[in-house]
Amino acid sequence: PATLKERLAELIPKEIENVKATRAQHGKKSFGPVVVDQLYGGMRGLPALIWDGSVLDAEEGIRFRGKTIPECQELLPKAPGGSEPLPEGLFWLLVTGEIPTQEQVQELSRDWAARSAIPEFVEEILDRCPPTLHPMSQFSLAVTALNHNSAFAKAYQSGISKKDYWGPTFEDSMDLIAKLPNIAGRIYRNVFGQGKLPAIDANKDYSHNLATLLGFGDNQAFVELLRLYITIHSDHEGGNVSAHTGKLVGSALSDPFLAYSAALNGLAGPLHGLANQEVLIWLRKMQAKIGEDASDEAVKEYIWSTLKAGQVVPGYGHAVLRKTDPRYTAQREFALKHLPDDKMFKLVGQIYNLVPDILLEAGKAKNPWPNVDAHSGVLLTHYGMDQMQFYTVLFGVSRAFGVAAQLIWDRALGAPLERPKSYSTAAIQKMFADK
Ligand code: NMX
Ligand code: MLT
Repeated sequence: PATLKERLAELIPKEIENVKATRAQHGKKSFGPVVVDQLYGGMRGLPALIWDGSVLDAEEGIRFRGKTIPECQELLPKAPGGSEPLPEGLFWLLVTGEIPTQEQVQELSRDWAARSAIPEFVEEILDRCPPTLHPMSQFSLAVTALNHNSAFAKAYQSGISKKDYWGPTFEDSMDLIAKLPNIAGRIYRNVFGQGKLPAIDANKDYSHNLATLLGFGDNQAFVELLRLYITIHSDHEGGNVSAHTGKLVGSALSDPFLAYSAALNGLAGPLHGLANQEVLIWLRKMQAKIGEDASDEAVKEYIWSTLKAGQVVPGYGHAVLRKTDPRYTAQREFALKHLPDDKMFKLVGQIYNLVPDILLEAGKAKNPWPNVDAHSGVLLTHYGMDQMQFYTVLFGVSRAFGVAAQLIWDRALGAPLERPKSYSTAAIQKMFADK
C-alpha cells in the first residue's frame, strides 16, 4: 500500500482541478450580506475560510471528513486489544479523506517514532525554563525553536518553486507531530518533578509512546484515553482560534513550526484551550467550598456565585455549537465505561444537569451546553494526572494533527497570503450616514 506522502501526491493534482472548477463555476456567487455587527462581534458566522478536513454543524457537532466521532471510533484502525481509534488513522483521514489500512497506520507510528528526537539545544531550552513558566509557554518556545531545522524554510531559501511547497511542508508537519511527545514529556517531567524521560519505542503507537513519556505507559486505560483524546481534539473546522492562527501565520509562508507555535499561543487562552485547566480549577474550588457530595442546591448556588462575580462558567458555551458537544459525550461514554464511580465524574454529571438551566436563566450565553473542555480534565485526574496546568499541552499535541493537515493542503493548493479588510468606526458611520 501507498505511504501517506505517495497517496497525497496522487490526490493533490485532482484537488487542484476540483478547486479550479469550483471557482470557475461559483467564484463570483454571493454568500449573502455581511452586517456591521459581524465586524464588531468577532466575525461570528462570517464565511471566510476553506478547510475540507472537518466541518462543524451547530446542532450535530464535528465531522472529520464527513465522519462523526462514533463513526471514526467504529471505522478507524485500533491498536491490538484496544477499542479507541488510533490518532494516526485520524491524521490519515484528515489529510486524504480516506480510511487507512492497519498497515498504513502502523507505518505512520513507525515513521513518527523515527522522527521523534528533538535537538539537544531545544532540550536545553526546556531544561532552563523555570518550573513557574506555564507549560503552554514552554511548549510554544520549544516548537518555535524547531524552526531551526525546518525543511520548508531551507527549501524556500534555496529558491523552491511554488508548486513544490507542499513537499517540505509535509516533512515539517510530520516532524512537528512526531516531536511533540518528547517536548510534552520533557515539560511534564521538568515542571512536576516526575524523573527522567524514557525512550520512544518504534514498535508502539503514538499515544502509547506519549503515555510512556508522561509516566503512564503501563496503564492501558490511560493509553486508550489518550487515543480517544487526541482523536477528538485534533480539529474543529477552520475558524477556531488555534486552527485559524496556524493557517493565518502559515499563509505568510512561515514554516509549520512557526505557524504551529503561534497556534499554541492562541490555544493557551482561557476562552479557548486553557478552559480545560480552568474547569478543573473551578471544580476543585467548588469542592473545597461546598464539599465532595454537595446537594444540587449548594452546587447551583456556587454556579450562580461564579456568574455574579462576572466570571464565565468554564467548559460551557461555544461560538458555533448550540447543543452538547459530541466530544463531551464521547468522553462521558468513556467515563461511564472506565470510571463510573469516580466522585469528580459524578460532580461533572451533576453540573451538566444544572448549568444549562442557569445559563438560560442568566440570559446571556447563546449556547448553555457543555463543550469538550468540561470533561477532559476529570478523566486525566482519575488516572493520576492531576496537574491541571499541563492539560492544555495535551490539547496542543492533539490540535497539531488538524493544523498540520491544513498547512499541507494550503501549500498544495497555493493558498494566498491572508489579508482581510479592516474598517474604522468613523468609516462605518460615514458609509451608513444616510441609510
Ligand atoms: N459562562 C458565563 N457567561 C457566558 C458563557 C459561560 N460559559 N458563555 C458565554 N457567556 C456570555 C459571554 O461572556 C457573553 O457575555 P457579554 O455579552 O457580557 O460579553 C455572552 O454570554 C454572549 O456570548 P456568546 O455569544 O454566547 O459566546 P461567544 O461566542 O462570544 O464565546 C465562548 C464563546 C466559548 C468563548 C464562551 O461561551 C465562553 O467564554 N465559555 C467559557 C469558556 C470556555 O469553556 N471556553 C472553551 C471553548 C472550547 N474550546 O476548547 O475552545
Ligand atoms: C475548538 O476545539 O477549537 C473549540 O471548540 C473552539 C471552537 O471551535 O471555536
